Amino acid sequence: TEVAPGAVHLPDWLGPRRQRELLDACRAWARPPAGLRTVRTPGGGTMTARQVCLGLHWYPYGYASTAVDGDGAPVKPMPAWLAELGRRAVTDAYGTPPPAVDAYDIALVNFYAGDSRMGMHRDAEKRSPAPVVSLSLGDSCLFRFGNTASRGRPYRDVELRSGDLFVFGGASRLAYHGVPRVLPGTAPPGLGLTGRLNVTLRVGGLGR
Ligand code: MD5
Ligand code: FE
Repeated sequence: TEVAPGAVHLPDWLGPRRQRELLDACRAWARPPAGLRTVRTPGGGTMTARQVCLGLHWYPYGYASTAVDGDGAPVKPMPAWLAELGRRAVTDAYGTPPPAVDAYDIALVNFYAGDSRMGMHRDAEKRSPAPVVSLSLGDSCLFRFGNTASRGRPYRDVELRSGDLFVFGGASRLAYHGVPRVLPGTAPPGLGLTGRLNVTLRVGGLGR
């Protein structure tokens, strides 16, 4: 379904086996060194979703980025299979391969506990106009898809479930969005995940 120009939601894009494989990979990436971290906000608070990055250390506030994590360890590399998954996601969402020649080379994994949220924000880094690919695992969430002008209305609330793909390209690449809440207890029983996990794939053009 095209939720807005360039914003395409493909429910249940990952089957149970692929979900399990991605979850296992996320658990390995979450382990130190350069594992799961709590992100500090400029106001002195902390984000409630914890994060781990592949390919590039990603500090969402100000978009500072280095190849070394906060603990001094090198960020884990982006695996080729995950870059390929990003390419396939865009191809399936738009019916045509991504226009960008650059490969997906950054992944940001967000771990949401039952009470985690993500406030309305824009992913305004200017590195690449390539679509952002989002994959959800575990508990469903309420995802708020807004507009490019402000955090407020108009917005649409969409339920994202385990296995769903969302691709944000074109005009929607710079729209405000957030996760007002997770819906505890909604994960597929067989997956073995309490809470929600979201993997975003991004093109940083790191090889240039
Ligand atoms: C999440 N993550 O569910 C979301 C999925 C983040 C983040 O927001 O920054 O890590 S990605 C949603 C997204 C990305 C780029 C553009 C738009 C949405 N959008 O225009 O709505 O943890
Ligand atoms: Fe975002």
